[in-house]
Amino acid sequence: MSPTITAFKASPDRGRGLARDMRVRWALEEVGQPYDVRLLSFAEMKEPAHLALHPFGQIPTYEDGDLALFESGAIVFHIAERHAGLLPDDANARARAITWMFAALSTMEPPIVDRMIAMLLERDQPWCEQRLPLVEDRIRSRLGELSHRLGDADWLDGAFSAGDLMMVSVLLRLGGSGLVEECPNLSAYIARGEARPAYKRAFAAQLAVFTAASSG
Ligand code: GTB
Repeated sequence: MSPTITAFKASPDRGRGLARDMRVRWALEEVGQPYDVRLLSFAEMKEPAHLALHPFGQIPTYEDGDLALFESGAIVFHIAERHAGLLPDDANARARAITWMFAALSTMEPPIVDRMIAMLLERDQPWCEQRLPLVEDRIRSRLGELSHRLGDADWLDGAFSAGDLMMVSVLLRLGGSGLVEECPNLSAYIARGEARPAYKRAFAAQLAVFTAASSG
């Protein structure tokens, strides 16, 4: 039996790969694990059947046999633990790759999410014009620090790992902001992630949901 994940039936980003099922799809593609997708409307995400899987009524979730998970970070970590290809064998290198997953989710992603919220939900607030530059400066600092650490390496710590998968996924949420372009090595880093065949397959699969919905 293949695992089943959940994703938006109608993603607000029109299939641009910004919703968090994308990172789970990418991880599954990297390890060569086929998967099924259950598409949900916003209303269905708040119904008891889905709330039993996800206490916050969100996507993505992951079901495999009697295991049900939520939180994209936990799901990607689980996939990386169960299959070869996303975490190094060496114990210390493995711990460092996991550290980069946490860094992506708990250091880089929060200000990036703050910016998305400011842009999408707080635009008409009188204080938004003052707040947005502050949020962007916080992101800029983090990007500068990350850029410094990456230097001219291809990936954050040796070979591509779940840490890079998560970091690239998070940075992609800055698309169109112009912030990443201030650090050319980070632009190249993201492009390397997007060039991976597994990324392309995952992107095509989530885009196909949008394409099918808009042509039907
Ligand atoms: N911490 C959780 C995780 O990492 O899994 C966060 C999950 C989450 O935020 N899920 C969002 C969701 O289900 C979708 S990804 N939202 C519906 C709800 O809360 O009712 C966030 C997201 C949504 C849309 C875009 N977009 O259109 O660009 C991008 C990202």
